[in-house]
Amino acid sequence: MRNIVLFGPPGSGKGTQATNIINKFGFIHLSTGDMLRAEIAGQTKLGLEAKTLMDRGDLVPDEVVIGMIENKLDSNKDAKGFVFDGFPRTVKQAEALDKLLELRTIPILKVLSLKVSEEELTRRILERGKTSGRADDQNEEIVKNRVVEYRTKTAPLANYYAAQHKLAEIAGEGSVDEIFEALCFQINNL
Ligand code: B4P
Repeated sequence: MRNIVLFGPPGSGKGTQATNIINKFGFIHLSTGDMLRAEIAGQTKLGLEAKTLMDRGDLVPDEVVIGMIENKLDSNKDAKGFVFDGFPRTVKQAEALDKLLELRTIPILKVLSLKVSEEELTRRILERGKTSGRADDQNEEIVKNRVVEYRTKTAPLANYYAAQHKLAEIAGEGSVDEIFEALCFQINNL
C-alpha cells in the first residue's frame, strides 16, 4: 500500500494535487479540511463547533481530526494507498497517525512537502475566496492567521518526518502540471 502525506502551508496546492494523484493512481483521498466542511454542510454538532474555529483560521482540536481519520482508514481497508491532505497538522496528529498506521501495518512511505512563498499563498487563497464561499479564504487577516498557525504548529513536522527519512521537498510554484509531474516522479519511485 502506497501511503503518502501531502504537506505544505494553506494554499500550497495540496488539495489541487491530491485530486490529480487520486485520479492517476486510484488512491483514497483523505482531506481533513473536506471532511470538516462536510460536517459543517451537514450542520452536525462537530461541524458547528469546527466552523467557529475554521472561520477564524484556527486549527480544530487534534482529537476531532484524529477520530475522523481513524474512521476513514477502517472504512477503506482495501485501498491501494492513502493520500493524506492537510493531515497531520501538529506533532500530536503525526504521532497519532504513526500509531494508527503501525497497528494496521500500513506505514507512510513519503511526505511530499510543497514549497510556496507567503506572497503567493496569500494571492492564491484570496483569489479562490472570490468564488469559494469559504469565510477563511476571503479576508487577508484570516489568511495571515492560517499562515501563522502553519508556521508555529505545522512546519515543525518537517523535522519530524526528516528524522524518519521520509521528507521530500517539491517546488510548489509553477504550473499545476509541472508540479504534478514532480510529484508523480516521487510516487513512481516508491
Ligand atoms: P484545508 O482544507 O486543508 O485548506 P487549505 O490549506 O486552504 O487547502 P489547500 O492547501 O489544499 O488548498 P490548495 O492549495 O489546493 O484546511 C482548512 C481549515 O480546516 C484549516 O485552516 C483548519 O481550520 C481546518 N483543518 C483542516 N485539517 C485540519 C487538521 N488536520 N487539524 C486541525 N485543523 C484542520 O488551493 C489553494 C488555491 O491555489 C486554489 O484556488 C488552487 O486552484 C490554487 N492553486 C493550486 N495550485 C496552484 C498553482 N500551481 N498555481 C496557481 N494556483 C494554484
